[in-house]
Amino acid sequence: DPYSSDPERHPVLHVNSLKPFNAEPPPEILSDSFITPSPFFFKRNHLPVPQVDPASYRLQVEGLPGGALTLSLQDLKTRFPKHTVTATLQCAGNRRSEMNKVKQVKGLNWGIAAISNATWSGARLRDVLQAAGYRADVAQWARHVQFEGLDKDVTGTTYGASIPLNKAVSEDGDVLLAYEMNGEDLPADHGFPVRVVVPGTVGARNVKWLGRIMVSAEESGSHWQQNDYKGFSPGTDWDTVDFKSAPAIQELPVQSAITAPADGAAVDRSAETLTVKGYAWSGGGREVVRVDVSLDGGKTWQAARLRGGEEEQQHGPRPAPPPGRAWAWKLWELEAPLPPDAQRMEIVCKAVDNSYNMQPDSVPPIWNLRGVLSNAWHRVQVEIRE
Ligand code: MTE
Ligand code: MO
Repeated sequence: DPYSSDPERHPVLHVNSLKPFNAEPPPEILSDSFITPSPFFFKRNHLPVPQVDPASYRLQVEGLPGGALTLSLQDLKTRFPKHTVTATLQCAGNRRSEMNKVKQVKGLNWGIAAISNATWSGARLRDVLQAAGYRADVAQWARHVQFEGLDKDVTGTTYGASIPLNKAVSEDGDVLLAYEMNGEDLPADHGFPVRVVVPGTVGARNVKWLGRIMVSAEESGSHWQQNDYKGFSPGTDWDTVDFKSAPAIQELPVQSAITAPADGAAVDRSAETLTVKGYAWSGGGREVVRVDVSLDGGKTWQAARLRGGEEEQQHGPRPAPPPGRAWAWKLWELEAPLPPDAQRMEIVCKAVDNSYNMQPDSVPPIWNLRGVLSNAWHRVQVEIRE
């Protein structure tokens, strides 16, 4: 069993698939803290977790005029400044189950919690590429930076993905070769000893157990870059789909969801007020500037209170992110009186980012056969008990 050496996991996780291991936390846990504790951080593995010996670990950096560069873990930690970024990761399949309710899609049936937020530390990819010989003229022929994981399938094929070169080398891109998550060594499930963290970019490009980096004129040739993680029209089916016709997902669209109360929950009339909680995030470093909440299925709306994580800061408020570098989610809250004469409520949320992108109001217009990019207004039904 290639999965026999997989690590232990927290029992509270909702398991989507055991081998490979895919799991998400209960949604209420997500809104408990700005930083998701690592044991609760969603886990998305396509393959068995590789066991990597940190002492013999080597990272290969290829494709630059300087020739190949080989770095040990110690090299990464000592030869490059340590940079820390708080960034949200979201799987392209987050909220896929809502697409499944409209019409069957192919993929893991994720709820609303295939998203989490952590603090990552490591070397900047930009610094490592420069040490490997990157210069501005490389951009005349190179367009992409490819990553290969050390996890393999039975045929020896490794997980792989790529990102645009400009994101990789940009000073404002904050792309990390991370060796720490939430102040500790990366856990096995999250890519020990080194993973790429590409803030603002879909989870799939944040390659774990990183073995090789290649600067290239081409995107990664891997299945996950070429024939997966792409969006299509609601009218495209498995007979007509042409994966070459669509770009690989990189930045993700604006997203939000209600983590509490849970869908189908009952609240007592005696409570008088109800606290609605959730998360909101947008890709590409766009900052969420507003979350609208409705308690009547979308007829009337109020703006929620946005929390940028200041409660968790020990030393004064967390500074506002620089423009275009809002990598972390915002948790939000709304306290509202229960409607006096309703027996049930439909709570709805929708977020707005600083480009005034908004979420679509329903699933059918964005339904796609792989069930990715599921970001319609999130709705939960709540019963009011007298
Ligand atoms: N990297 C490797 N090597 N193997 C993988 O299966 N899964 C990707 C990405 N990086 C994956 C990987 C996907 S699809 C997602 S959503 C994120 O890792 C999930 O990261 P997490 O498990 O740390 O939450
Ligand atoms: Mo993913």
